[in-house]
Amino acid sequence: MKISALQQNRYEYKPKLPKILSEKLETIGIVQSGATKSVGDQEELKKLFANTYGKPVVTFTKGKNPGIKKQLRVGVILSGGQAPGGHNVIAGLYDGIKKGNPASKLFGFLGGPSGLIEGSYIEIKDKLIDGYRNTGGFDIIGSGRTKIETDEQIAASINTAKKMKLDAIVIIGGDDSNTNAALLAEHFLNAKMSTQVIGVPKTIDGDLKNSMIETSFGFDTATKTYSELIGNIERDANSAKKYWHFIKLMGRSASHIALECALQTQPNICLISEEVEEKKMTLRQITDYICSVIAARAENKENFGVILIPEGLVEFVPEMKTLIAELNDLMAVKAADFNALTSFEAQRQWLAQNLSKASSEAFATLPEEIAKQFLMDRDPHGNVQVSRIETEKLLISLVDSKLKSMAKAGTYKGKFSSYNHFFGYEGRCAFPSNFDADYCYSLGFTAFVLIASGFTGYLSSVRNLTSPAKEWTAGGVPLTMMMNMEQRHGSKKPVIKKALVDLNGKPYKAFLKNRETWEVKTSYVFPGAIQYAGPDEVCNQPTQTLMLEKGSPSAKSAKAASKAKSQAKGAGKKASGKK
Ligand code: FBP
Repeated sequence: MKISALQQNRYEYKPKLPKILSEKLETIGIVQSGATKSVGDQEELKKLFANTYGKPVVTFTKGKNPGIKKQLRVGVILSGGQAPGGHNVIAGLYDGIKKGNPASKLFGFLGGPSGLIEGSYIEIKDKLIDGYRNTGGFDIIGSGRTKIETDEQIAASINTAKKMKLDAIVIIGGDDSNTNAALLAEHFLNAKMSTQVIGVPKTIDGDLKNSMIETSFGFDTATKTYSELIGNIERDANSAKKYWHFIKLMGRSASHIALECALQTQPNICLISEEVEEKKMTLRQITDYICSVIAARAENKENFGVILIPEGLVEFVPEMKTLIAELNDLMAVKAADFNALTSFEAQRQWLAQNLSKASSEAFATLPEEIAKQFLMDRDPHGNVQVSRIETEKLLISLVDSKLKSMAKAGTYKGKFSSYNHFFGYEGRCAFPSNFDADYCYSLGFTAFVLIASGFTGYLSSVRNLTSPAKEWTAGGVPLTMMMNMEQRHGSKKPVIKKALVDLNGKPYKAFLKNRETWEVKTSYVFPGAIQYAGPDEVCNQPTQTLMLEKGSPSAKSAKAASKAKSQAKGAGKKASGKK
C-alpha cells in the first residue's frame, strides 16, 4: 500500500505518557478509594452486578507492583463507530504488555465484538502495530456494532476466552459497548473464570464523560476536523455573500460536537438539542428562531450565514421525541408485524392505528422522504440512527416556506438561497491530533497496568488532561459506577449514563454569552487544519470544552503560580514571625 509522507512522518511520533507510566513498571503502585455507588438505580444494579458492583476507584501512584511483569494473553476489541486514536490505544496496550513481559501476547478480535463471539482473531506483532501507530481509523482489526447479549452469544464469548486462555479482554468503545464490557466482566466471574475485562472510553460524540472521565478519545480530533471545514465554509459564505449553509454535525443525541465547533468557529446559529428540550421548543418555534436571525441579517444586506445543527436534534423536539420513543418500542415489541409491511403506505396505515394520536399527527407533518428515515432499522442497541435523518434538509424546507410567508407579509425582504451539509464520517478517521495520539496511547498503557494489577470491570481513566501530558494522572473507574437503568428495546436495561450538554456548564454558558452577537454580526473564526508540529499553542491545545470545564493550561499555571506566590509569602511571614 502506498503511504503518504504525513503517514510516514506520524509513524515516528513518540506519544507522551503521564510521568507515572514512564517510570519503572514495578514502581507503579495502586491507591484505591472507598466503595462506589452507581449514578442511579443502586438496588437493581447491585443485584444485576453481584460480583462487580461498588468496587473502588483506582489511581496509580509511586509505589510497588511486584506482580506487574507476569506473562499475559490479552484480547482487544474495537467496538462501534470509528474515532481517531483507536490504533494508538492498541499501540499503548501492546507496548505496555511487551514492556511487562516480552513473552506476553496481544490478540485482536476481527470486526468488533462479533470477533469474540465467532473466535475470529489475529495476533498483533511488531510489524503490524508499527504500520498503524498514530494513524486514524480502526482498520488494523476492524470494528462492529454487534451486542453480546443473548445466552448463546455470552456462551460463545466464554468459550472463545477459555479456548484462547485469555487473561483479559480490552473493549474500546462508547457507552453502549462499555455497558457490554461491564456485563461481560460479570458473566466471566459468574462462570468462575479469571478473564478480566477492561473498557476504554471511545467516541467522537463526547458523551462518555463524568467526574472521572474528562473526555472520550476522538472528540478532540473530530471537532477540530469539522471546525476546519466549517471555518472554510464560513470564509466561502463571507466571500460569496449569497448562501445560507445548514450544517448537520454528527454526535448522536448529545450536542457536544456542535457546541465545541460553535466555540471554535463562531457561526451565526448553533442549535443545542438539550436547550431545545428544556425550553420544549417545537419544530415551528425552531423554524421561527432561525427565520428571525435570517431576517435580521437581511436587514444589514447580509443574505448569507452558517447554521450548525446537532444530528440528534429531532430526538429533543418534544413532539418528535415522543414519536421516536413510541416508534422504538413498537419496532421492538411488534417487530414481526412491522417487518411484514412491504410498502411505506402500508407502514403509514399501520402506524396510524398503533401510535398515539399526538405521535400520529407529528408523523403526518413530516415530508415523506424524512418520514421514511424515521422508520429505518434501529442500531443493535435499539437506538434510532440519527445520522440517517436529514434534519438539515427538513429545516431548510421549513425555513424556506416560513420565509416565503414572511415575504408576503412584508416582514422579510432578503434573498434566501441555501446549501445542506452533513459532517460526520469526514472526522472519524482523521490522523489523531497530538492530544488524541497521546491520550489514546496513555489509555492503552493504563489498560495494561489495570490488567497486570488484577482489576476487572473497570474503565481505563487518564485525567488532568488540560495540563501537560507528564502531569496527567492514570487509573481505573469501576464501570458500574457510571450506570443506571434505562428503557431499551421495550424494557428496562442497565446502561452507562450518557452525558448530555450541561446547560449550567461553562462551555454552554460561554456560547450563550456570545450567541446574540454572532447571530447578527459576522464573527467567523477560521481554525484551519490540525497541525502536528510547531508551537504548543498551535499543535497541542485541547478542545475549548475541556479547557472551559477543567481550566486552560495557562489559567492553571497562572493559578499555580499565584498559589505558589501566596504560599511563599505565607512561608515568609511565618518565617519572619518565628524569628
Ligand atoms: P459510537 O457511539 O459508537 O462512538 O458512534 C459514534 C457515531 O459516529 C455517531 O456520532 C453516529 O450517530 C453513529 O456513530 C453513526 O453510526 P454508523 O457508524 O453505524 O453509521
